[in-house]
Amino acid sequence: MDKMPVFFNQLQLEFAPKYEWALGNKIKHPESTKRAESIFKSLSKDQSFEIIEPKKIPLSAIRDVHNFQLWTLYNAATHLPDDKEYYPSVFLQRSGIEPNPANLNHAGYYCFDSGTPLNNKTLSAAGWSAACALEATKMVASGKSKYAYALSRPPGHHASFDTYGGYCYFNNAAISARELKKKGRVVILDIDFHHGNGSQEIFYEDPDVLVISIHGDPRDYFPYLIGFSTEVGSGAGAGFNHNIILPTGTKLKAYEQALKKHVFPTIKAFEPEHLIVSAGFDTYKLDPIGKFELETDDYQKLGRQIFELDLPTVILQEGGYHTKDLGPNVKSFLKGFL
Ligand code: OKP
Ligand code: ZN
Repeated sequence: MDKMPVFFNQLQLEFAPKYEWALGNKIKHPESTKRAESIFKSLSKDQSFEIIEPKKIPLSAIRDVHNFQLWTLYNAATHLPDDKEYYPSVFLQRSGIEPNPANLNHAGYYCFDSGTPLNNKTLSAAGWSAACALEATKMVASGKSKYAYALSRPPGHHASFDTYGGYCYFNNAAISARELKKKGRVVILDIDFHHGNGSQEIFYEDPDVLVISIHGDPRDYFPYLIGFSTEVGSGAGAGFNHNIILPTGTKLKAYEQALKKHVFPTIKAFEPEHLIVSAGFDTYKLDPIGKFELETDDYQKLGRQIFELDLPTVILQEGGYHTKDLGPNVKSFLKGFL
């Protein structure tokens, strides 16, 4: 193919979370606007990419995946004053009392991680992030382009039906998969360093969406209590969820082995119509959060191998926190498809 479409809206940059509580320390928020700026810079100065602004996402596409109470909660945060960041600090989720999503004091009912603040720009940025995913999906589903990339930021793979966390508010991969499901079987391949718990949960009983996540050991890394290899799906979806745990320090060779031995045969046997890649780059050797050791050139090799599956593919941005090298890493990966 000649040019890869890239979906992005500058309004995604208006959301700038300030802090995160990480293991008792207040740190600068890793999911900064610099991430998207780094990617935008790398892709916009290269002729192989065409940057397109997405159309606004219809609320029905969010409702197809999420309890609408999540939207209501984010909407309540649009009334916060500028500069105010809301962090839930009460998480009583099992009281049996119905929460009121228009009341920010109840945010803890929906939130599973204190690193994911709400402010008056959260809804807009998360909505545009999802819009990028949906427009990239439509471009691939229509056959106009075999591949498309959504510069989705904030990311999505940790957000579930009615919970948010891990810097994620709407599950972009799930929104994409719901759209592609209209045309047949779909695979979500999650190569972020962290387990894609939201994507797993949303399709756990769904035999038409195969979810495969390759990640660091959840006993040691976020989201800690989910993402084990024993989680294989349930009901009609039994057998259609795969968690592949790789050790701390994993390099290209071992990563490729996992793809070749487990991931690609599983995908081929499923005979999907479409592929979604939840592409996180916190597997990078200098990433401040992820603890694998992939290098910039490795991403092109991985991209090429995924390209060789010969499936119409939607590539969605997830994590990646080494802001300077994130753009080059994303570009390297996408070059594997060109
Ligand atoms: C998001 B993604 C405690 C620290 C938790 C969250 C890491 C989220 C990673 N608040 N850190 O998968 O790249
Ligand atoms: Zn991650």
